[in-house]
Amino acid sequence: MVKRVTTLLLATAMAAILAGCGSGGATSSGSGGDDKITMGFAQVGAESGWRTANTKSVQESAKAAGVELKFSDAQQKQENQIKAIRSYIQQKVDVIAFSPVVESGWDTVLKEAKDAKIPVILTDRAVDSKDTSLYKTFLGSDFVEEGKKAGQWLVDQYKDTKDPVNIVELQGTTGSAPANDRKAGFGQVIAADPKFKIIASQTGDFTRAKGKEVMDAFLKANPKIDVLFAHNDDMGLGAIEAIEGAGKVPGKDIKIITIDAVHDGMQALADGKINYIVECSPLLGPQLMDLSKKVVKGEQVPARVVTEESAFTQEQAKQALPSRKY
Ligand code: GZL
Repeated sequence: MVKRVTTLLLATAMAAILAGCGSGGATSSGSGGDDKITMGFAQVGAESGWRTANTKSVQESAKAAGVELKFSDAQQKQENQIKAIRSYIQQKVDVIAFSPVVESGWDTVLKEAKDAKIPVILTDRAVDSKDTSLYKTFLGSDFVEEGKKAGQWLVDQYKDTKDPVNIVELQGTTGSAPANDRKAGFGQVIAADPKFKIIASQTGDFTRAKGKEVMDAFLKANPKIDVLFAHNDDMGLGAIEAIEGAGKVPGKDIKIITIDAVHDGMQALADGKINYIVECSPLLGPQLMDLSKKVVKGEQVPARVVTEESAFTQEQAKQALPSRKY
Protein backbone atom coordinates (compact mmCIF):
# COMPACT_ATOMS: atom_id res chain seq x y z
CA MET A 1 0.00 0.00 0.00
CA VAL A 2 2.71 2.50 1.07
CA LYS A 3 4.69 1.66 -2.13
CA ARG A 4 1.63 2.44 -4.34
CA VAL A 5 1.00 5.81 -2.64
CA THR A 6 4.67 6.79 -3.02
CA THR A 7 4.61 5.91 -6.74
CA LEU A 8 1.44 7.95 -7.21
CA LEU A 9 2.95 10.97 -5.39
CA LEU A 10 6.16 10.73 -7.47
CA ALA A 11 4.18 10.53 -10.72
CA THR A 12 2.11 13.57 -9.73
CA ALA A 13 5.24 15.52 -8.81
CA MET A 14 6.90 14.63 -12.14
CA ALA A 15 3.81 15.73 -14.10
CA ALA A 16 3.80 19.09 -12.28
CA ILE A 17 7.54 19.68 -13.02
CA LEU A 18 7.15 18.81 -16.74
CA ALA A 19 4.15 21.17 -17.09
CA GLY A 20 6.27 24.00 -15.62
CA CYS A 21 8.97 23.54 -18.30
CA GLY A 22 6.58 24.58 -21.12
CA SER A 23 7.88 26.49 -24.14
CA GLY A 24 9.77 28.94 -21.95
CA GLY A 25 6.97 31.35 -22.74
CA ALA A 26 3.37 31.36 -21.52
CA THR A 27 3.89 29.29 -18.41
CA SER A 28 7.28 30.72 -17.41
CA SER A 29 6.03 34.28 -17.76
CA GLY A 30 3.65 33.45 -14.97
CA SER A 31 0.76 34.71 -17.02
CA GLY A 32 -1.07 31.39 -16.43
CA GLY A 33 -3.34 29.88 -19.08
CA ASP A 34 -2.03 28.12 -22.17
CA ASP A 35 -2.75 30.57 -25.00
CA LYS A 36 -2.28 33.89 -23.17
CA ILE A 37 1.07 35.30 -24.30
CA THR A 38 3.32 38.05 -22.98
CA MET A 39 4.91 40.47 -25.50
CA GLY A 40 7.82 42.81 -24.88
CA PHE A 41 7.52 45.79 -27.24
CA ALA A 42 10.46 48.23 -27.61
CA GLN A 43 9.07 51.36 -29.30
CA VAL A 44 11.29 53.98 -31.03
CA GLY A 45 9.96 56.99 -29.10
CA ALA A 46 7.17 59.57 -29.44
CA GLU A 47 8.76 61.77 -32.12
CA SER A 48 5.81 62.21 -34.47
CA GLY A 49 2.07 61.95 -34.95
CA TRP A 50 2.75 58.71 -36.81
CA ARG A 51 4.54 57.22 -33.79
CA THR A 52 1.74 58.23 -31.43
CA ALA A 53 -0.81 56.53 -33.68
CA ASN A 54 1.41 53.45 -33.98
CA THR A 55 1.79 53.16 -30.18
CA LYS A 56 -2.00 53.49 -29.76
CA SER A 57 -2.57 50.77 -32.35
CA VAL A 58 -0.15 48.36 -30.63
CA GLN A 59 -1.54 49.00 -27.13
CA GLU A 60 -5.22 48.78 -28.15
CA SER A 61 -4.64 45.67 -30.28
CA ALA A 62 -2.79 43.90 -27.45
CA LYS A 63 -5.74 44.54 -25.14
CA ALA A 64 -8.24 43.32 -27.74
CA ALA A 65 -6.14 40.20 -28.43
CA GLY A 66 -5.65 39.33 -24.75
CA VAL A 67 -1.87 39.78 -25.11
CA GLU A 68 -0.07 40.93 -21.95
CA LEU A 69 2.02 43.90 -23.20
CA LYS A 70 5.27 45.16 -21.66
CA PHE A 71 5.99 48.48 -23.43
CA SER A 72 9.05 50.79 -23.49
CA ASP A 73 9.76 54.15 -25.19
CA ALA A 74 13.43 54.54 -26.21
CA GLN A 75 13.33 58.32 -26.85
CA GLN A 76 14.85 57.53 -30.30
CA LYS A 77 18.03 56.08 -28.72
CA GLN A 78 19.28 52.68 -29.92
CA GLU A 79 20.98 51.94 -26.59
CA ASN A 80 17.62 52.29 -24.83
CA GLN A 81 15.98 49.86 -27.25
CA ILE A 82 18.77 47.35 -26.70
CA LYS A 83 18.40 47.71 -22.91
CA ALA A 84 14.64 47.14 -23.21
CA ILE A 85 15.12 44.01 -25.35
CA ARG A 86 17.62 42.63 -22.81
CA SER A 87 15.15 43.26 -20.01
CA TYR A 88 12.41 41.40 -21.92
CA ILE A 89 14.82 38.46 -22.34
CA GLN A 90 15.47 38.49 -18.57
CA GLN A 91 11.71 38.52 -17.94
CA LYS A 92 11.33 35.51 -20.28
CA VAL A 93 8.54 37.06 -22.34
CA ASP A 94 6.99 34.84 -25.01
CA VAL A 95 7.74 37.16 -27.93
CA ILE A 96 9.66 40.41 -28.54
CA ALA A 97 8.55 43.01 -31.10
CA PHE A 98 10.29 46.28 -31.91
CA SER A 99 10.70 49.04 -34.48
CA PRO A 100 14.51 49.44 -34.89
CA VAL A 101 15.32 53.16 -34.66
CA VAL A 102 18.24 52.60 -37.07
CA GLU A 103 19.09 49.71 -39.43
CA SER A 104 22.48 48.65 -38.01
CA GLY A 105 23.89 47.33 -34.72
CA TRP A 106 21.29 44.71 -33.73
CA ASP A 107 22.98 41.33 -34.31
CA THR A 108 24.38 40.89 -30.78
CA VAL A 109 21.14 41.50 -28.89
CA LEU A 110 19.07 39.57 -31.45
CA LYS A 111 21.43 36.59 -31.01
CA GLU A 112 20.83 36.82 -27.23
CA ALA A 113 17.07 36.62 -27.85
CA LYS A 114 17.55 33.68 -30.23
CA ASP A 115 19.74 31.85 -27.66
CA ALA A 116 16.98 32.45 -25.09
CA LYS A 117 14.52 30.86 -27.56
CA ILE A 118 12.38 34.03 -27.65
CA PRO A 119 11.04 34.81 -31.17
CA VAL A 120 11.48 38.39 -32.43
CA ILE A 121 9.18 40.29 -34.81
CA LEU A 122 10.34 43.47 -36.61
CA THR A 123 7.52 45.97 -37.01
CA ASP A 124 7.55 49.28 -38.94
CA ARG A 125 11.31 49.52 -39.60
CA ALA A 126 13.88 46.93 -40.77
CA VAL A 127 17.40 45.94 -39.68
CA ASP A 128 20.36 45.30 -42.02
CA SER A 129 21.42 42.05 -40.27
CA LYS A 130 22.63 39.49 -42.81
CA ASP A 131 21.35 36.68 -40.57
CA THR A 132 17.60 36.67 -41.21
CA SER A 133 17.15 33.79 -38.74
CA LEU A 134 17.45 36.46 -36.00
CA TYR A 135 13.81 37.46 -36.50
CA LYS A 136 10.66 35.64 -37.59
CA THR A 137 9.12 38.31 -39.84
CA PHE A 138 9.19 42.02 -40.80
CA LEU A 139 5.78 43.73 -40.78
CA GLY A 140 5.76 47.23 -42.27
CA SER A 141 5.67 49.51 -45.29
CA ASP A 142 7.80 49.45 -48.43
CA PHE A 143 9.66 52.74 -47.92
CA VAL A 144 11.40 52.64 -51.31
CA GLU A 145 7.95 52.46 -52.93
CA GLU A 146 6.80 55.42 -50.83
CA GLY A 147 9.79 57.48 -52.05
CA LYS A 148 9.05 56.46 -55.64
CA LYS A 149 5.39 57.54 -55.34
CA ALA A 150 6.55 60.94 -54.05
CA GLY A 151 9.02 61.29 -56.94
CA GLN A 152 6.49 60.20 -59.55
CA TRP A 153 4.01 62.87 -58.43
CA LEU A 154 6.73 65.50 -58.91
CA VAL A 155 7.71 64.18 -62.37
CA ASP A 156 4.05 64.27 -63.42
CA GLN A 157 3.57 67.82 -62.07
CA TYR A 158 6.55 69.22 -63.99
CA LYS A 159 6.26 67.18 -67.20
CA ASP A 160 5.59 70.28 -69.34
CA THR A 161 8.54 72.40 -68.19
CA LYS A 162 12.23 72.30 -69.09
CA ASP A 163 13.26 74.85 -66.41
CA PRO A 164 15.39 73.63 -63.48
CA VAL A 165 13.34 72.43 -60.48
CA ASN A 166 15.22 73.16 -57.24
CA ILE A 167 14.35 70.63 -54.50
CA VAL A 168 15.25 70.69 -50.81
CA GLU A 169 14.89 67.46 -48.81
CA LEU A 170 14.18 66.97 -45.10
CA GLN A 171 15.42 63.46 -44.35
CA GLY A 172 14.16 61.26 -41.52
CA THR A 173 16.35 59.96 -38.69
CA THR A 174 19.89 59.35 -39.96
CA GLY A 175 20.51 55.63 -40.52
CA SER A 176 16.85 54.64 -40.23
CA ALA A 177 15.26 52.40 -42.86
CA PRO A 178 12.52 54.91 -43.78
CA ALA A 179 15.08 57.71 -44.29
CA ASN A 180 17.47 55.55 -46.34
CA ASP A 181 14.76 53.96 -48.48
CA ARG A 182 12.52 56.99 -49.05
CA LYS A 183 15.57 58.96 -50.20
CA ALA A 184 16.59 56.10 -52.52
CA GLY A 185 13.13 55.66 -54.05
CA PHE A 186 12.62 59.40 -54.60
CA GLY A 187 16.11 59.80 -56.10
CA GLN A 188 15.62 56.86 -58.47
CA VAL A 189 12.49 58.39 -60.02
CA ILE A 190 13.64 62.01 -60.38
CA ALA A 191 17.00 60.89 -61.83
CA ALA A 192 15.09 60.36 -65.10
CA ASP A 193 15.21 64.11 -65.77
CA PRO A 194 18.29 66.34 -65.00
CA LYS A 195 16.06 69.40 -64.52
CA PHE A 196 15.29 68.02 -61.03
CA LYS A 197 18.07 69.12 -58.69
CA ILE A 198 18.27 68.34 -54.96
CA ILE A 199 20.09 71.52 -53.91
CA ALA A 200 20.04 70.74 -50.16
CA SER A 201 19.31 67.62 -48.09
CA GLN A 202 19.55 67.26 -44.30
CA THR A 203 17.96 65.28 -41.48
CA GLY A 204 15.10 66.78 -39.52
CA ASP A 205 14.93 63.61 -37.36
CA PHE A 206 11.21 63.14 -38.16
CA THR A 207 10.23 65.98 -35.77
CA ARG A 208 8.36 69.25 -36.39
CA ALA A 209 10.84 71.33 -34.38
CA LYS A 210 13.87 70.09 -36.30
CA GLY A 211 11.97 70.32 -39.59
CA LYS A 212 11.31 74.03 -38.94
CA GLU A 213 14.92 74.68 -37.87
CA VAL A 214 16.44 73.03 -40.96
CA MET A 215 13.92 74.62 -43.36
CA ASP A 216 14.78 78.03 -41.88
CA ALA A 217 18.42 77.37 -42.79
CA PHE A 218 17.50 76.10 -46.28
CA LEU A 219 15.52 79.30 -46.94
CA LYS A 220 18.38 81.55 -45.80
CA ALA A 221 20.94 79.70 -47.95
CA ASN A 222 18.87 79.11 -51.12
CA PRO A 223 17.09 82.05 -52.79
CA LYS A 224 15.19 79.81 -55.23
CA ILE A 225 13.48 76.73 -53.76
CA ASP A 226 10.67 75.24 -55.87
CA VAL A 227 9.90 72.02 -53.95
CA LEU A 228 10.27 70.53 -50.47
CA PHE A 229 10.33 66.73 -50.12
CA ALA A 230 9.93 65.88 -46.42
CA HIS A 231 10.22 62.22 -45.32
CA ASN A 232 7.28 62.68 -42.94
CA ASP A 233 4.33 65.02 -42.33
CA ASP A 234 5.72 66.35 -39.04
CA MET A 235 8.89 67.76 -40.62
CA GLY A 236 6.72 69.15 -43.43
CA LEU A 237 4.47 70.89 -40.89
CA GLY A 238 7.50 72.40 -39.17
CA ALA A 239 8.80 73.55 -42.56
CA ILE A 240 5.45 75.24 -43.30
CA GLU A 241 6.01 77.44 -40.22
CA ALA A 242 9.46 78.40 -41.57
CA ILE A 243 8.13 79.09 -45.08
CA GLU A 244 5.34 81.31 -43.75
CA GLY A 245 7.86 83.01 -41.45
CA ALA A 246 9.90 83.87 -44.55
CA GLY A 247 6.82 85.53 -46.11
CA LYS A 248 6.27 82.77 -48.70
CA VAL A 249 3.12 80.74 -49.39
CA PRO A 250 3.49 76.97 -48.70
CA GLY A 251 1.83 74.85 -51.41
CA LYS A 252 2.17 77.69 -53.92
CA ASP A 253 5.59 79.42 -53.77
CA ILE A 254 7.09 76.14 -52.58
CA LYS A 255 5.38 72.85 -53.46
CA ILE A 256 5.46 70.36 -50.57
CA ILE A 257 5.40 66.55 -50.71
CA THR A 258 5.38 64.54 -47.49
CA ILE A 259 4.88 60.94 -46.33
CA ASP A 260 2.63 59.50 -43.56
CA ALA A 261 -0.91 61.01 -43.97
CA VAL A 262 -1.50 61.62 -40.25
CA HIS A 263 -4.40 63.90 -39.36
CA ASP A 264 -2.47 67.20 -39.13
CA GLY A 265 -0.72 66.47 -42.42
CA MET A 266 -4.00 65.66 -44.15
CA GLN A 267 -5.53 68.87 -42.77
CA ALA A 268 -2.64 70.94 -44.18
CA LEU A 269 -3.10 69.09 -47.50
CA ALA A 270 -6.82 69.86 -47.54
CA ASP A 271 -5.97 73.50 -46.71
CA GLY A 272 -3.62 73.70 -49.71
CA LYS A 273 -0.39 74.11 -47.70
CA ILE A 274 0.90 70.65 -48.73
CA ASN A 275 0.48 69.40 -52.31
CA TYR A 276 0.73 65.60 -52.06
CA ILE A 277 1.01 63.03 -49.26
CA VAL A 278 2.06 59.40 -49.63
CA GLU A 279 0.38 57.26 -46.97
CA CYS A 280 2.37 55.17 -44.49
CA SER A 281 0.00 53.31 -42.20
CA PRO A 282 0.85 53.19 -38.45
CA LEU A 283 -2.07 50.83 -37.75
CA LEU A 284 0.13 47.72 -37.47
CA GLY A 285 -1.27 46.49 -34.13
CA PRO A 286 -3.85 43.90 -35.25
CA GLN A 287 -1.47 42.17 -37.71
CA LEU A 288 1.32 42.25 -35.11
CA MET A 289 -0.82 40.44 -32.54
CA ASP A 290 -1.92 37.79 -35.05
CA LEU A 291 1.68 37.17 -36.16
CA SER A 292 2.87 37.05 -32.52
CA LYS A 293 0.38 34.34 -31.52
CA LYS A 294 1.41 32.29 -34.55
CA VAL A 295 5.17 32.51 -33.89
CA VAL A 296 4.72 31.65 -30.20
CA LYS A 297 2.85 28.50 -31.28
CA GLY A 298 5.73 27.72 -33.61
CA GLU A 299 3.58 28.19 -36.72
CA GLN A 300 5.13 29.33 -40.01
CA VAL A 301 4.63 33.04 -40.90
CA PRO A 302 5.67 34.95 -44.05
CA ALA A 303 9.18 36.44 -43.80
CA ARG A 304 7.82 39.79 -45.00
CA VAL A 305 4.34 41.34 -44.52
CA VAL A 306 3.94 44.59 -46.48
CA THR A 307 1.22 46.98 -45.31
CA GLU A 308 -1.35 48.30 -47.81
CA GLU A 309 -1.29 52.06 -48.34
CA SER A 310 -2.19 54.78 -50.87
CA ALA A 311 -1.53 58.48 -51.53
CA PHE A 312 -3.60 61.68 -51.44
CA THR A 313 -4.02 64.87 -53.48
CA GLN A 314 -5.57 67.98 -51.95
CA GLU A 315 -9.03 67.06 -53.25
CA GLN A 316 -8.73 63.47 -52.02
CA ALA A 317 -7.70 64.72 -48.57
CA LYS A 318 -10.89 66.78 -48.27
CA GLN A 319 -12.94 63.64 -49.03
CA ALA A 320 -10.90 61.32 -46.77
CA LEU A 321 -10.46 63.50 -43.67
CA PRO A 322 -13.85 62.86 -42.01
CA SER A 323 -13.31 59.09 -41.95
CA ARG A 324 -9.59 58.93 -41.10
CA LYS A 325 -8.73 56.80 -38.04
CA TYR A 326 -5.55 58.75 -37.16
C1 GZL B 1 7.63 54.93 -40.91
C2 GZL B 1 8.01 55.39 -39.51
C3 GZL B 1 8.43 56.82 -39.53
C4 GZL B 1 7.32 57.77 -39.92
C5 GZL B 1 7.65 58.94 -39.07
O1 GZL B 1 7.13 53.64 -40.88
O2 GZL B 1 9.08 54.60 -39.00
O3 GZL B 1 8.83 57.17 -38.20
O4 GZL B 1 7.27 58.08 -41.29
C6 GZL B 1 7.99 58.26 -37.77
O5 GZL B 1 6.61 59.88 -38.91
O6 GZL B 1 8.62 59.10 -36.89
